[in-house]
Amino acid sequence: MYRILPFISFLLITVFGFSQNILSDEEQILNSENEILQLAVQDENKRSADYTLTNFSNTIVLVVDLDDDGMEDSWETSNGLDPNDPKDAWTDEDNDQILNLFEFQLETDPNDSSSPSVIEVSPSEASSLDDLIEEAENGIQVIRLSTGNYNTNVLAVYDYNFKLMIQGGWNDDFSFYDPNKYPTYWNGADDETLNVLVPENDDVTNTTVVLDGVNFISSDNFILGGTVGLRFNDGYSAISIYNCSFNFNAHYGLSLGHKGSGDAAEIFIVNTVIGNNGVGGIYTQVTNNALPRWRLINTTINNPNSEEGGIDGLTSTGELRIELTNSINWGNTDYSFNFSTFHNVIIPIVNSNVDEAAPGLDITTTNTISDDPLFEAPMSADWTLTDNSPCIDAGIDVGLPFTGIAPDMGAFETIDLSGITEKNLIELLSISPNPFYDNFSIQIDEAIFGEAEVKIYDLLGKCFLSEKRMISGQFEMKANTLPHGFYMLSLEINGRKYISKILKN
Ligand SMILES: [Ca+2]
Ligand SMILES: [Ca+2]
Ligand SMILES: [Ca+2]
Ligand SMILES: [Ca+2]
Repeated sequence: MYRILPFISFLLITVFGFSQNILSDEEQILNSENEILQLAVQDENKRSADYTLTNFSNTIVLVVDLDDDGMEDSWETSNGLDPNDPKDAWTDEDNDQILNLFEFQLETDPNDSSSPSVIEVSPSEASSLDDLIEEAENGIQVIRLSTGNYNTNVLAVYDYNFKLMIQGGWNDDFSFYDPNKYPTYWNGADDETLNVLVPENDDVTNTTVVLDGVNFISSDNFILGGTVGLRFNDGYSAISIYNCSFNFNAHYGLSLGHKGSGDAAEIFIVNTVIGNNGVGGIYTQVTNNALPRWRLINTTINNPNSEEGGIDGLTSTGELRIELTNSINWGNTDYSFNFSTFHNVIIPIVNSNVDEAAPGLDITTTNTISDDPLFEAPMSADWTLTDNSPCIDAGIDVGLPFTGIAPDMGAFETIDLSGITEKNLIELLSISPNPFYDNFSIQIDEAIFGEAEVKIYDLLGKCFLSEKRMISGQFEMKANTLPHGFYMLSLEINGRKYISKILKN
């Protein structure tokens, strides 16, 4: 896909007096008169798109992103990634726990683990966050938060061209990232507003905010209607919200305000839960010809005791695209898409579970269901899927880790542990050390001695080791060639499978 951005520093086309020779043979400008620019563009697969822009100010740039993974072709090529493979957005070449998409958005090096540099903050230092975040105004700021509670406010970031990433989910000494195991909570101090605010100014901007592994929870405060409010006034903003939750807040979980002429915010919301908020899931306003594009991937929105719906708001001009893939927007008090007054809201839904939307919206569906997703215990903040959920293995492979034959819908991937109980794991099998560096040993209870098939596979299901051996007692596994990361260790003995998660450091 191509996107057209109002953005000044990489001038490819000047609207008034543009130079057409920057376009390839397959791209043509159809009409550039009367402050209307029409572009017809076609990619190498002959997919084509027409754009008509009106009332733009001075410059636009045509950015080519053929595989539509959010990373420009030229950046992918110069960094060794594949401009025809959208899945590489979700890998981490240099193992710095900053996915390639976020490295692109931050303009850092995806092949250098020392780029970007990061600032580590612990809960006792939470009061420093406001100042640290403001330093993003001077460039790139990546802040890591270890597990714990951060009851503090961030009042505003006012400026343009800033690049900010806040990444929770780290253990106390910042050696491991696992947002499930080391949760980071942020709920805003009393009587103040938690507010990570994209600039309010009239200049063209190029702004990045990445929120990763942070749980914005149980806040009574709100900005722009949401516990976290992001407002986009002009220019291009790249926003990623990944491995986050916005749960049990008094107002909306998240608010996205698109207020500016030519605002072309690209927003990824991935592996994120927006649940049990008091007013609704996401609130938005789109005005003044803004053109935001949201992509919700493996995200769960479920607010059964709210006043409003899953995604709620009003749009008056411009166009709002809300693309759902592998996601659940179900069981909210009001409509899943609760726009009562709207203008050009386009909602393509792919392999997702969505119940009734407000009438009149432009919704297209592919492999979409509207059944009860059978959450485990949503009132206790557990949106994992129960065994009979229709959402299991009902998604499509977008490059994020999954188990089974296909990804699940929603924010939580189920792991098939049929026949396995915690008791089995704890009493019959022990692995040490775990995490491990080069080797680890497996201690097997006498009750299950026998011929075993041992497999190590990653969370995508790729098998790294498979061997059969007779086991009795303790045996060593050599795993020094495995890349760092989480794996599943599977032992099949006498027709029963014992599975355990292991971590290579
Ligand atoms: Ca790309
Ligand atoms: Ca790619
Ligand atoms: Ca990286
Ligand atoms: Ca890097």
